Amino acid sequence: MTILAFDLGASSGRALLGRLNNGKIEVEELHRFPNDPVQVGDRLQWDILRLLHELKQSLLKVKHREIELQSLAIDSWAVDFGLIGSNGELLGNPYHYRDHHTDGVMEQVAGELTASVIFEKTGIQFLPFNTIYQLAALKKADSPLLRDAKHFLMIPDLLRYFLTGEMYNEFSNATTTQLYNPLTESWDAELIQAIGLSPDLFGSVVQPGAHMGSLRTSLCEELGIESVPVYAAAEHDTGSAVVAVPSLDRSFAYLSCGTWSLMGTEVNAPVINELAQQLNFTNEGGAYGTFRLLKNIMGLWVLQECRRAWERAGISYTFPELVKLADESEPFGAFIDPDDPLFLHPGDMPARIAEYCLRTGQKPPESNGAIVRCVLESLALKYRCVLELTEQLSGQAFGGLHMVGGGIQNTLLCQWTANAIGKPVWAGPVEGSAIGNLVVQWIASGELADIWEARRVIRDSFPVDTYEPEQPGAWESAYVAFREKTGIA
Ligand code: LFR
Repeated sequence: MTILAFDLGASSGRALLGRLNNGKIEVEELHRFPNDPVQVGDRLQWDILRLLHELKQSLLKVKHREIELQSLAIDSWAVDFGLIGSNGELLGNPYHYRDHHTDGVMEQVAGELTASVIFEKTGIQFLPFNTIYQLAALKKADSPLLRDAKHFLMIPDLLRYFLTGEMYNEFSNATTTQLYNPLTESWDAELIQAIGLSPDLFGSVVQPGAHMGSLRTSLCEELGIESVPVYAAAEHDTGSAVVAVPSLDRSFAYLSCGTWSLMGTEVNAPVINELAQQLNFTNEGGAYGTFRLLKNIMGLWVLQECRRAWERAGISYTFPELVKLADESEPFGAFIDPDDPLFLHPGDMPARIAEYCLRTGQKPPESNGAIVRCVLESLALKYRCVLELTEQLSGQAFGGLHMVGGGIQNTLLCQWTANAIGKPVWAGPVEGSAIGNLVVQWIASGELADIWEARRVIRDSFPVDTYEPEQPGAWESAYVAFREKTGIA
């Protein structure tokens, strides 16, 4: 029997088929498509209907190949949402979390409500694009969207609604809004009212693995297909990626590596205390009562944006070419803090890196290879900082780091990460989020017992590459220099 995972990232989406045979998972990429946001005037928006179109294309491919589907589920990036009007239709296109309409809003809202009240209620890190600040920005701008809105749906909720006709808010994504209270296990009405909205906008919250109905009749008629049961996965892609970490040890550190780098550990209850707030760690909800105590690190986004900037200037590089350029450049020429706000929004990243270097008294990298080297080394060194903080906050010591996600195809980054942290890196699987999505469906249908059996099966099914640390002396000195130049304590 075959199942289907839709895994939507901030730059591309894919539909993966999964089969479970004799205790091994086989995955097959059925369909891959770009997910390009569209700038309309001042607003950066998601092309949500194109994504729905691509989901339908995937279902047509299933039909043409005469595959009998047992179920499907969706996961995507977090925080973004659509609003549904009284007629059940989507009001406007969802805004991209990198849009500028939230500029300054987090500072304002956190100032008014106080950051500690928000953190005590939600356990969620302060990121300027959290849903709470996006909604507050719409409210402050007196957006007509909010006046007409009857239902709030996050991206996978919305696509699932398009597919099934039923509206639910899935838990792992709901926690990323910074409006959900994991202690009361419900939307936080006080926070919602404090930003001027009605708690009625927010619907019932369902857990990963819940049965969410099936493909609606009109869709089946349109595509000429049979209906299929739809499950909720851990619909936040990072939640699904962490489900897929092939650890056999219950205490483990992970890095989900893609456009973002998400680093932390899995805990059974949110860690909400002063230190967690001060270090700006988050407690995102996961599958089966787990929480992700982690920190967002800007990740390969900076490199992706450099590549786009060079492309606009007429120079095209593949990622392997960029990695080769970095490898051939001089080590440790300049350092950036990848999480500096300068790097959050789309734009001319090479110029911003130069600006950052000048601001911090460093000579900007002079070639494209040197820029790429600076980005990748700085990322690896930032990983060491965040791993140390994860150990401090969780009171655990980790013997190595699990890396999952598309970013592990960058073997240089994996090796440099091992060098920077002075511990082994275990890299795999690449399709972390999609595999996490698949196993939650198998647990729901009873084919896998629980998350620990799933992790063992993932371990048996996909290669894990080990990177042992090298050049300890050089990386230790680089770490000192990195912290000095970036001012990271
Ligand atoms: C990764 C991710 C992160 C979230 C960011 C924005 O794809 O989901 O976990 O902080 O995207 O939604």
